[in-house]
Amino acid sequence: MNAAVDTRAPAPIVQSDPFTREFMDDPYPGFAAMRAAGPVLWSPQYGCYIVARHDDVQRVLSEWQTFSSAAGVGLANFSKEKPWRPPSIVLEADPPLHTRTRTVLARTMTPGVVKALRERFEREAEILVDRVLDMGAFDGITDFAEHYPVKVFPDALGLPEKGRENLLPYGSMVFNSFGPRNEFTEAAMANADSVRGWIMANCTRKALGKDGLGAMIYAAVDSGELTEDEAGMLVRSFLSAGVDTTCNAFGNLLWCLATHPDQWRKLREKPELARNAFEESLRYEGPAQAFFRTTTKDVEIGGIRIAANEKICAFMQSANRDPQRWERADAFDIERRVVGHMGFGTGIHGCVGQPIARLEGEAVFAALARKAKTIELAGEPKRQYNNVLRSFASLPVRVTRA
Ligand code: OVV
Repeated sequence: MNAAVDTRAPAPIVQSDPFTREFMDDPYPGFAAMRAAGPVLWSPQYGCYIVARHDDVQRVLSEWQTFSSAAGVGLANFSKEKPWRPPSIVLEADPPLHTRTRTVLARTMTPGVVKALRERFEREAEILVDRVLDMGAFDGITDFAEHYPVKVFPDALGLPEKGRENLLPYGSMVFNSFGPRNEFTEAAMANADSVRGWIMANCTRKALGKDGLGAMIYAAVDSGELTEDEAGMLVRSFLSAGVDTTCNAFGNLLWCLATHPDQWRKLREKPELARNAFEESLRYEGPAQAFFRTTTKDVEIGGIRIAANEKICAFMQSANRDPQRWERADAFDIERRVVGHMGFGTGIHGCVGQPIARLEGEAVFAALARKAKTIELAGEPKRQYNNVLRSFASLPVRVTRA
Protein backbone atom coordinates (compact mmCIF):
# COMPACT_ATOMS: atom_id res chain seq x y z
CA MET A 1 0.00 0.00 0.00
CA ASN A 2 1.25 3.50 -0.84
CA ALA A 3 1.35 5.46 2.41
CA ALA A 4 1.25 8.81 0.57
CA VAL A 5 -2.30 8.23 -0.72
CA ASP A 6 -3.50 6.32 2.33
CA THR A 7 -6.46 8.19 3.82
CA ARG A 8 -5.33 6.80 7.17
CA ALA A 9 -1.96 8.54 6.82
CA PRO A 10 -2.53 10.83 9.85
CA ALA A 11 -1.61 7.85 11.99
CA PRO A 12 2.18 7.44 11.88
CA ILE A 13 3.33 4.28 10.13
CA VAL A 14 4.69 1.58 12.43
CA GLN A 15 8.39 1.07 11.75
CA SER A 16 8.83 -2.51 12.92
CA ASP A 17 7.09 -5.85 12.43
CA PRO A 18 6.09 -7.12 15.89
CA PHE A 19 5.29 -10.61 14.55
CA THR A 20 8.88 -11.60 13.78
CA ARG A 21 11.63 -13.43 15.67
CA GLU A 22 13.86 -10.35 15.61
CA PHE A 23 11.18 -8.26 17.31
CA MET A 24 10.32 -10.96 19.86
CA ASP A 25 13.97 -11.50 20.82
CA ASP A 26 13.85 -8.04 22.42
CA PRO A 27 10.50 -6.29 21.94
CA TYR A 28 11.11 -3.44 24.36
CA PRO A 29 13.01 -1.01 22.06
CA GLY A 30 10.28 -1.65 19.48
CA PHE A 31 7.53 -0.92 22.03
CA ALA A 32 9.32 2.27 23.12
CA ALA A 33 9.52 3.41 19.49
CA MET A 34 5.79 2.71 19.04
CA ARG A 35 4.89 4.72 22.16
CA ALA A 36 7.11 7.59 21.02
CA ALA A 37 5.72 7.67 17.46
CA GLY A 38 2.16 8.60 18.45
CA PRO A 39 -1.01 7.52 20.26
CA VAL A 40 -2.10 5.34 17.33
CA LEU A 41 0.03 3.83 14.57
CA TRP A 42 -0.96 2.32 11.26
CA SER A 43 0.52 -0.90 9.93
CA PRO A 44 0.27 -0.95 6.12
CA GLN A 45 1.69 -4.46 6.20
CA TYR A 46 -1.16 -5.89 8.29
CA GLY A 47 -3.86 -3.31 7.59
CA CYS A 48 -4.46 -2.60 11.28
CA TYR A 49 -3.94 0.14 13.83
CA ILE A 50 -1.75 -0.27 16.91
CA VAL A 51 -1.94 1.36 20.35
CA ALA A 52 1.04 0.90 22.66
CA ARG A 53 0.74 3.57 25.39
CA HIS A 54 -0.73 2.51 28.72
CA ASP A 55 -3.69 4.89 28.73
CA ASP A 56 -4.68 4.10 25.15
CA VAL A 57 -4.39 0.34 25.67
CA GLN A 58 -6.53 0.70 28.77
CA ARG A 59 -9.11 2.73 26.87
CA VAL A 60 -9.33 0.35 23.91
CA LEU A 61 -9.77 -2.63 26.24
CA SER A 62 -12.32 -0.81 28.42
CA GLU A 63 -14.72 0.81 25.90
CA TRP A 64 -16.29 -2.37 24.63
CA GLN A 65 -19.16 -0.53 22.90
CA THR A 66 -16.67 1.17 20.54
CA PHE A 67 -13.94 -1.48 20.46
CA SER A 68 -15.81 -4.71 19.85
CA SER A 69 -14.64 -8.28 20.40
CA ALA A 70 -17.36 -9.94 18.30
CA ALA A 71 -15.35 -9.73 15.06
CA GLY A 72 -12.47 -11.54 16.75
CA VAL A 73 -9.69 -10.42 19.08
CA GLY A 74 -6.90 -11.29 16.67
CA LEU A 75 -5.90 -9.65 13.42
CA ALA A 76 -8.57 -11.50 11.41
CA ASN A 77 -11.82 -9.56 11.04
CA PHE A 78 -14.60 -12.14 11.30
CA SER A 79 -16.91 -9.88 9.30
CA LYS A 80 -14.55 -10.36 6.33
CA GLU A 81 -12.80 -13.68 7.04
CA LYS A 82 -14.06 -17.04 8.23
CA PRO A 83 -12.62 -17.82 11.68
CA TRP A 84 -10.36 -20.91 11.96
CA ARG A 85 -12.63 -22.38 14.67
CA PRO A 86 -16.15 -21.55 15.88
CA PRO A 87 -15.68 -18.26 17.79
CA SER A 88 -15.42 -18.34 21.57
CA ILE A 89 -18.76 -17.36 23.11
CA VAL A 90 -17.04 -15.33 25.81
CA LEU A 91 -13.77 -13.97 24.36
CA GLU A 92 -15.03 -13.27 20.85
CA ALA A 93 -18.38 -11.89 21.95
CA ASP A 94 -19.94 -8.62 23.17
CA PRO A 95 -22.81 -8.10 25.61
CA PRO A 96 -25.45 -9.41 25.95
CA LEU A 97 -24.03 -12.82 24.95
CA HIS A 98 -20.77 -12.10 26.76
CA THR A 99 -22.57 -11.08 29.95
CA ARG A 100 -24.47 -14.35 30.13
CA THR A 101 -21.47 -16.59 29.47
CA ARG A 102 -19.05 -14.61 31.62
CA THR A 103 -21.47 -14.81 34.55
CA VAL A 104 -21.33 -18.60 34.45
CA LEU A 105 -17.51 -18.67 34.17
CA ALA A 106 -17.11 -16.18 37.01
CA ARG A 107 -19.18 -18.43 39.27
CA THR A 108 -16.46 -21.07 38.99
CA MET A 109 -13.78 -18.60 40.16
CA THR A 110 -15.28 -17.26 43.40
CA PRO A 111 -13.23 -16.90 46.61
CA GLY A 112 -15.06 -19.97 47.97
CA VAL A 113 -13.98 -22.11 45.02
CA VAL A 114 -10.40 -20.81 45.20
CA LYS A 115 -10.30 -21.53 48.93
CA ALA A 116 -11.44 -25.09 48.34
CA LEU A 117 -8.68 -25.60 45.76
CA ARG A 118 -5.87 -24.05 47.79
CA GLU A 119 -4.81 -27.08 49.80
CA ARG A 120 -4.51 -29.31 46.72
CA PHE A 121 -2.68 -26.63 44.77
CA GLU A 122 -0.21 -26.08 47.63
CA ARG A 123 0.43 -29.79 47.99
CA GLU A 124 1.20 -30.13 44.27
CA ALA A 125 3.45 -27.06 44.45
CA GLU A 126 5.55 -28.71 47.17
CA ILE A 127 5.87 -31.85 45.06
CA LEU A 128 6.97 -29.84 42.04
CA VAL A 129 9.53 -27.81 43.96
CA ASP A 130 10.94 -30.87 45.77
CA ARG A 131 11.38 -32.62 42.45
CA VAL A 132 13.40 -29.83 40.82
CA LEU A 133 15.45 -29.39 44.01
CA ASP A 134 16.31 -33.10 43.84
CA MET A 135 17.34 -32.64 40.21
CA GLY A 136 19.60 -29.67 41.03
CA ALA A 137 19.97 -28.73 37.37
CA PHE A 138 16.76 -28.76 35.38
CA ASP A 139 14.93 -27.17 32.49
CA GLY A 140 12.75 -24.38 33.86
CA ILE A 141 10.22 -24.95 31.09
CA THR A 142 9.86 -28.70 30.49
CA ASP A 143 10.68 -29.80 34.07
CA PHE A 144 8.96 -26.96 35.91
CA ALA A 145 6.77 -24.40 34.15
CA GLU A 146 4.93 -26.90 31.94
CA HIS A 147 4.25 -29.42 34.69
CA TYR A 148 2.12 -27.71 37.23
CA PRO A 149 -0.59 -25.83 35.26
CA VAL A 150 -1.12 -28.91 33.07
CA LYS A 151 -1.78 -30.90 36.25
CA VAL A 152 -3.67 -28.74 38.75
CA PHE A 153 -6.05 -26.81 36.51
CA PRO A 154 -7.26 -29.81 34.47
CA ASP A 155 -7.61 -31.72 37.79
CA ALA A 156 -9.79 -28.88 39.10
CA LEU A 157 -11.86 -28.94 35.90
CA GLY A 158 -12.40 -32.67 36.16
CA LEU A 159 -10.61 -33.44 32.90
CA PRO A 160 -9.34 -37.02 32.40
CA GLU A 161 -5.55 -37.58 32.68
CA LYS A 162 -5.23 -39.26 29.33
CA GLY A 163 -4.44 -36.97 26.42
CA ARG A 164 -3.43 -33.88 28.40
CA GLU A 165 -0.39 -33.60 26.16
CA ASN A 166 -2.83 -31.98 23.70
CA LEU A 167 -3.40 -28.94 25.93
CA LEU A 168 -0.22 -26.99 25.19
CA PRO A 169 -0.33 -27.63 21.42
CA TYR A 170 -3.93 -26.39 21.46
CA GLY A 171 -2.93 -23.26 23.38
CA SER A 172 -0.24 -22.62 20.81
CA MET A 173 -2.79 -22.92 17.99
CA VAL A 174 -5.25 -20.58 19.69
CA PHE A 175 -2.78 -17.85 20.61
CA ASN A 176 -0.76 -17.94 17.39
CA SER A 177 -4.04 -17.60 15.50
CA PHE A 178 -4.61 -14.15 17.00
CA GLY A 179 -1.65 -12.93 14.93
CA PRO A 180 -1.12 -12.83 11.17
CA ARG A 181 -0.73 -15.98 9.10
CA ASN A 182 3.01 -16.60 9.21
CA GLU A 183 5.60 -19.26 10.03
CA PHE A 184 4.36 -19.41 13.66
CA THR A 185 0.71 -20.13 12.80
CA GLU A 186 1.89 -22.60 10.17
CA ALA A 187 3.98 -24.54 12.69
CA ALA A 188 1.28 -24.41 15.38
CA MET A 189 -1.29 -25.95 13.05
CA ALA A 190 0.69 -29.17 12.59
CA ASN A 191 -1.57 -31.99 13.92
CA ALA A 192 -4.38 -29.46 14.25
CA ASP A 193 -7.09 -32.02 13.53
CA SER A 194 -6.09 -34.57 16.15
CA VAL A 195 -5.38 -31.88 18.79
CA ARG A 196 -8.71 -30.17 18.14
CA GLY A 197 -10.48 -33.54 18.11
CA TRP A 198 -9.21 -34.40 21.59
CA ILE A 199 -10.10 -30.94 22.94
CA MET A 200 -13.68 -31.02 21.64
CA ALA A 201 -14.22 -34.62 22.81
CA ASN A 202 -13.14 -33.64 26.33
CA CYS A 203 -15.39 -30.61 26.63
CA THR A 204 -18.51 -32.76 26.91
CA ARG A 205 -20.46 -33.36 30.10
CA LYS A 206 -19.68 -37.04 29.98
CA ALA A 207 -15.88 -36.52 29.68
CA LEU A 208 -15.74 -34.33 32.80
CA GLY A 209 -15.81 -35.37 36.46
CA LYS A 210 -18.92 -34.87 38.55
CA ASP A 211 -17.57 -32.34 41.03
CA GLY A 212 -15.14 -30.12 39.17
CA LEU A 213 -15.38 -26.69 37.58
CA GLY A 214 -16.53 -28.39 34.37
CA ALA A 215 -19.54 -29.83 36.18
CA MET A 216 -20.31 -26.35 37.55
CA ILE A 217 -20.57 -25.08 33.98
CA TYR A 218 -22.90 -27.92 33.02
CA ALA A 219 -25.02 -27.12 36.07
CA ALA A 220 -25.86 -23.85 34.28
CA VAL A 221 -27.47 -25.94 31.53
CA ASP A 222 -29.71 -27.59 34.10
CA SER A 223 -30.72 -24.18 35.49
CA GLY A 224 -31.57 -22.92 32.00
CA GLU A 225 -28.76 -20.35 31.61
CA LEU A 226 -26.86 -22.14 28.84
CA THR A 227 -27.52 -24.72 26.17
CA GLU A 228 -25.56 -27.99 26.33
CA ASP A 229 -23.46 -26.85 23.32
CA GLU A 230 -22.69 -23.52 25.00
CA ALA A 231 -21.45 -25.31 28.11
CA GLY A 232 -19.05 -27.30 25.94
CA MET A 233 -17.85 -24.07 24.35
CA LEU A 234 -17.14 -22.56 27.79
CA VAL A 235 -15.13 -25.61 28.81
CA ARG A 236 -13.24 -25.09 25.54
CA SER A 237 -12.49 -21.54 26.70
CA PHE A 238 -10.94 -22.89 29.91
CA LEU A 239 -8.78 -25.28 27.91
CA SER A 240 -7.83 -22.53 25.44
CA ALA A 241 -6.91 -19.82 27.90
CA GLY A 242 -6.13 -21.55 31.18
CA VAL A 243 -3.02 -23.65 30.61
CA ASP A 244 -0.53 -22.24 28.10
CA THR A 245 -0.82 -18.78 29.67
CA THR A 246 0.04 -19.91 33.21
CA CYS A 247 2.87 -22.17 31.98
CA ASN A 248 4.40 -19.20 30.21
CA ALA A 249 3.95 -16.97 33.23
CA PHE A 250 5.79 -19.51 35.40
CA GLY A 251 8.71 -19.73 32.99
CA ASN A 252 8.92 -15.96 32.75
CA LEU A 253 8.92 -15.46 36.54
CA LEU A 254 11.50 -18.19 37.03
CA TRP A 255 13.71 -16.39 34.50
CA CYS A 256 13.13 -13.07 36.29
CA LEU A 257 14.25 -14.58 39.61
CA ALA A 258 17.26 -16.38 38.13
CA THR A 259 18.47 -13.15 36.53
CA HIS A 260 17.64 -10.70 39.38
CA PRO A 261 19.54 -12.02 42.44
CA ASP A 262 18.52 -9.02 44.57
CA GLN A 263 14.82 -9.78 43.98
CA TRP A 264 15.36 -13.49 44.63
CA ARG A 265 17.02 -12.59 47.94
CA LYS A 266 14.01 -10.44 48.90
CA LEU A 267 11.61 -13.25 48.03
CA ARG A 268 13.61 -15.78 50.08
CA GLU A 269 13.55 -13.45 53.07
CA LYS A 270 9.81 -12.91 52.70
CA PRO A 271 8.07 -15.81 50.90
CA GLU A 272 4.79 -13.96 51.50
CA LEU A 273 5.91 -11.66 48.65
CA ALA A 274 5.31 -14.55 46.21
CA ARG A 275 1.88 -13.28 45.25
CA ASN A 276 3.14 -9.81 44.40
CA ALA A 277 6.23 -11.23 42.71
CA PHE A 278 3.94 -13.20 40.40
CA GLU A 279 1.90 -10.08 39.73
CA GLU A 280 5.00 -8.00 39.01
CA SER A 281 6.24 -10.66 36.57
CA LEU A 282 2.94 -10.28 34.69
CA ARG A 283 3.76 -6.60 34.30
CA TYR A 284 7.48 -6.87 33.69
CA GLU A 285 7.46 -9.94 31.44
CA GLY A 286 3.80 -10.88 30.92
CA PRO A 287 2.86 -13.84 28.74
CA ALA A 288 -0.05 -12.16 26.89
CA GLN A 289 1.41 -9.49 24.59
CA ALA A 290 -1.62 -8.18 22.73
CA PHE A 291 -5.27 -8.53 21.82
CA PHE A 292 -7.14 -6.85 18.98
CA ARG A 293 -10.50 -5.12 18.85
CA THR A 294 -12.68 -3.91 15.94
CA THR A 295 -14.14 -0.38 15.84
CA THR A 296 -17.94 -0.25 15.77
CA LYS A 297 -18.02 3.40 14.63
CA ASP A 298 -15.77 6.32 13.68
CA VAL A 299 -13.64 7.15 16.68
CA GLU A 300 -10.72 9.38 17.65
CA ILE A 301 -7.71 8.32 19.67
CA GLY A 302 -5.31 11.08 20.62
CA GLY A 303 -6.74 13.27 17.84
CA ILE A 304 -6.32 10.61 15.16
CA ARG A 305 -9.49 9.52 13.39
CA ILE A 306 -10.22 5.85 12.88
CA ALA A 307 -13.13 4.67 10.74
CA ALA A 308 -15.64 1.98 11.68
CA ASN A 309 -14.82 -1.71 11.16
CA GLU A 310 -11.05 -1.27 11.54
CA LYS A 311 -8.82 -3.59 13.54
CA ILE A 312 -6.77 -2.17 16.45
CA CYS A 313 -4.01 -4.09 18.17
CA ALA A 314 -3.65 -3.17 21.86
CA PHE A 315 -0.11 -4.00 22.98
CA MET A 316 -0.59 -4.86 26.64
CA GLN A 317 3.08 -5.66 27.21
CA SER A 318 4.03 -2.22 25.91
CA ALA A 319 1.52 -0.63 28.31
CA ASN A 320 3.22 -2.59 31.09
CA ARG A 321 6.54 -0.86 30.35
CA ASP A 322 5.22 2.64 29.62
CA PRO A 323 7.37 5.10 31.63
CA GLN A 324 4.43 7.56 31.61
CA ARG A 325 2.58 5.07 33.81
CA TRP A 326 5.35 3.31 35.75
CA GLU A 327 8.29 4.57 37.75
CA ARG A 328 11.40 2.66 36.70
CA ALA A 329 9.23 0.85 34.15
CA ASP A 330 12.08 -1.42 33.08
CA ALA A 331 13.00 -2.51 36.62
CA PHE A 332 11.72 -5.84 38.01
CA ASP A 333 10.67 -5.04 41.58
CA ILE A 334 8.65 -7.63 43.51
CA GLU A 335 7.60 -5.03 46.10
CA ARG A 336 6.20 -2.65 43.50
CA ARG A 337 2.58 -1.50 43.74
CA VAL A 338 1.60 -3.22 40.53
CA VAL A 339 -2.16 -2.65 40.24
CA GLY A 340 -3.05 -1.30 36.82
CA HIS A 341 -0.82 -3.66 34.85
CA MET A 342 -2.35 -5.04 31.66
CA GLY A 343 -1.06 -8.61 32.05
CA PHE A 344 -4.60 -9.88 32.63
CA GLY A 345 -6.07 -7.31 30.26
CA THR A 346 -8.80 -5.08 31.72
CA GLY A 347 -12.49 -4.22 31.33
CA ILE A 348 -15.30 -6.71 30.76
CA HIS A 349 -12.90 -9.13 29.05
CA GLY A 350 -10.21 -8.96 31.76
CA CYS A 351 -8.99 -12.47 32.59
CA VAL A 352 -11.82 -14.36 34.31
CA GLY A 353 -9.37 -17.01 35.54
CA GLN A 354 -7.07 -14.61 37.35
CA PRO A 355 -7.99 -15.82 40.85
CA ILE A 356 -6.84 -19.32 39.92
CA ALA A 357 -3.77 -18.07 38.05
CA ARG A 358 -2.76 -16.12 41.16
CA LEU A 359 -3.39 -19.12 43.40
CA GLU A 360 -1.09 -21.22 41.19
CA GLY A 361 1.62 -18.56 41.07
CA GLU A 362 1.53 -17.93 44.78
CA ALA A 363 1.57 -21.63 45.69
CA VAL A 364 4.54 -22.51 43.48
CA PHE A 365 6.74 -19.48 44.07
CA ALA A 366 6.13 -19.37 47.83
CA ALA A 367 7.20 -23.04 47.99
CA LEU A 368 10.28 -22.24 45.90
CA ALA A 369 11.14 -19.28 48.15
CA ARG A 370 10.89 -21.44 51.28
CA LYS A 371 12.77 -24.45 49.98
CA ALA A 372 15.48 -23.13 47.65
CA LYS A 373 18.60 -21.21 48.60
CA THR A 374 20.11 -20.28 45.24
CA ILE A 375 18.71 -20.14 41.76
CA GLU A 376 20.72 -19.25 38.68
CA LEU A 377 20.84 -19.76 34.94
CA ALA A 378 22.87 -22.80 33.91
CA GLY A 379 22.88 -22.08 30.19
CA GLU A 380 21.48 -19.89 27.46
CA PRO A 381 17.64 -19.63 27.52
CA LYS A 382 15.87 -20.30 24.21
CA ARG A 383 12.84 -18.29 23.23
CA GLN A 384 9.48 -19.82 22.29
CA TYR A 385 8.10 -17.85 19.36
CA ASN A 386 4.36 -17.21 19.34
CA ASN A 387 2.45 -14.36 17.71
CA VAL A 388 0.95 -13.11 20.99
CA LEU A 389 2.47 -15.14 23.83
CA ARG A 390 5.86 -14.34 25.29
CA SER A 391 7.77 -17.26 26.78
CA PHE A 392 10.80 -19.52 26.67
CA ALA A 393 11.15 -22.89 24.95
CA SER A 394 14.02 -23.83 27.24
CA LEU A 395 15.45 -22.31 30.41
CA PRO A 396 18.44 -24.16 31.92
CA VAL A 397 18.49 -23.47 35.66
CA ARG A 398 20.52 -24.63 38.66
CA VAL A 399 19.15 -24.62 42.22
CA THR A 400 20.35 -25.54 45.70
CA ARG A 401 18.29 -26.43 48.75
CA ALA A 402 17.91 -24.05 51.66
C1 OVV B 1 -8.60 -15.21 26.99
C2 OVV B 1 -8.73 -16.31 26.00
C3 OVV B 1 -7.66 -16.69 25.29
C4 OVV B 1 -7.78 -17.71 24.38
C5 OVV B 1 -9.01 -18.32 24.18
C6 OVV B 1 -10.11 -17.94 24.88
C7 OVV B 1 -9.96 -16.94 25.81
C8 OVV B 1 -11.43 -18.60 24.62
O1 OVV B 1 -12.43 -18.18 25.17
O2 OVV B 1 -11.47 -19.57 23.85
